[in-house]
Amino acid sequence: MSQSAFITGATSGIGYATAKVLASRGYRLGIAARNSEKLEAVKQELEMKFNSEVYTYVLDVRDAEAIKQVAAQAVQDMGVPDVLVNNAGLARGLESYEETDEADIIQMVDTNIKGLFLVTHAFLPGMVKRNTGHIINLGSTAGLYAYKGAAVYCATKAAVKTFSDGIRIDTIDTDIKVTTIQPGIVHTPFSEVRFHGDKKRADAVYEGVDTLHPEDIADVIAFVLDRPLRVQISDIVIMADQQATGFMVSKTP
Ligand code: NDP
Ligand code: 8X3
Repeated sequence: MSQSAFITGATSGIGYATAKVLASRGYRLGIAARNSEKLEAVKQELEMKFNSEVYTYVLDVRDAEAIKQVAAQAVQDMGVPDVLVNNAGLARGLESYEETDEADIIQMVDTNIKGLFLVTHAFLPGMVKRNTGHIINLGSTAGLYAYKGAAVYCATKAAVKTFSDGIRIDTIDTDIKVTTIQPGIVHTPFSEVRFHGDKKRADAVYEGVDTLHPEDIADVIAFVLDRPLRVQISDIVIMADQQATGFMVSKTP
């Protein structure tokens, strides 16, 4: 039977690109996000273009009970996934910490940390029981290099990296692999979400930068998954050519 993958945040940006690449490689997919219409549109596209088997799950990863229900349903629909891509995540705001909105802090922590931890908690026991599985966690260069106005976002991404290392240790006696992907600047709706829908401000982030494309990250994920069993890629840092660290971007190439 073909390989299966469960991807959170598969309706936009990196998650969407990853869904397309994996569908093109014959994976059966479980795709999750909050917006049901977008999920259905992605499902239809993947079915039409790649004749894929796709299951959709409306899920807010901040909801612990919903995660349990969706994971149980996904296992019923497609079996324990061979691959879990913990991609759903976001930044909110770019203010100094003392000025950061409390709701934004909570949303980042609940989505990027709690959600990712609990989605993993829901699927990992099945993987351990089967002695196989690959967990791909979306960290960020922001988790390696903090930058101004992003203390919380950067800390959530540092947590993702440390969490990945921790579960890699916990599953060392199994064939389970854990990979953290840490991209730099990727042009997606990420900045529009960060700036609460302010498109002009979001566009300015990418102006004059030959950014990464979501497909660049999806290709790396496919590469990581294609390695033979003996190879475990723990971390990948991938930046735009114009980047030196997380937020150090040259706009005069
Ligand atoms: P997008 O905003 O394009 O996509 C985010 C996806 O996550 C959407 O599908 C969104 O769907 C989903 N999502 C957001 N919140 C939730 C939630 N609470 N529950 C379930 N799904 C949710 O962002 P990117 O593709 O850019 O980002 C994807 C990941 O990559 C994030 O973890 C981000 O931190 C990370 N990253 C991004 C970089 C970049 O420069 N863009 C660089 C480094 C890392 P919906 O709103 O319908 O729920
Ligand atoms: C998203 C990339 O540099 O905007 O993680 O934080 S950055």
